Amino acid sequence: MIIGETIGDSPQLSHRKGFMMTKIKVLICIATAVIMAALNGCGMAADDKIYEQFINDELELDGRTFSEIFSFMQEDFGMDPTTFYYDVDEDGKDELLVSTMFYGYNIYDVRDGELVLLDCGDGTTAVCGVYKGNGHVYVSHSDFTHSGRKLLTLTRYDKKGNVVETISINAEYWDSEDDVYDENSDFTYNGQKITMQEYEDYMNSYVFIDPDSEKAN
Ligand SMILES: [Ca+2]
Ligand SMILES: [Ca+2]
Repeated sequence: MIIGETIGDSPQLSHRKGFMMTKIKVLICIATAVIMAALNGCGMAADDKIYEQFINDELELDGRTFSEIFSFMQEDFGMDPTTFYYDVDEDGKDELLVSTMFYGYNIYDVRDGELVLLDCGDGTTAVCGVYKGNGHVYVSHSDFTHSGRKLLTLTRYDKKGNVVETISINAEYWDSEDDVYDENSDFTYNGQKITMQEYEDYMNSYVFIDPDSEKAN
């Protein structure tokens, strides 16, 4: 025991060595975090540049420029599309959302440096939007503007564009003369019959996101 004490470090020295090691570990952690943030930042900047090039007609998607894809906006509605950025697939990087007004968003992602269309609206019966709820972000397709129905489908994507969850929340009331639902209407959640109260609870648990106003916050 005496030998051990003489060759080994004093308790104070051991303590100081331990403290130094902890300090070094902390420094390594901070350095790693800074490098990771810088790398992530570079990826973000590169993705943003691709979105910008697309918006400026410097980059085509499937042989069409931004102006060509959205020329119908001027022709049909007399207005230009508006653009937003929002993290739709929860990968920590924003996707590009182009609002087409009556059909909702065209959502573009950059995957491995390539611009891709993640999702878009399909006419006025499947308007594309973004919802938040249940701790996640969802791409929505909805029909709230036609009579006899309120249809909402929420799709959750991962960063590779795979669908990881789909939710449908529908109310149908085709016979309603004043075009509103009541307790006797048909309500379904993922195809299963639910009550009006359950329908409203589900609808209240998912909130429509206006990416523009969220950004402003
Ligand atoms: Ca994202
Ligand atoms: Ca993404």
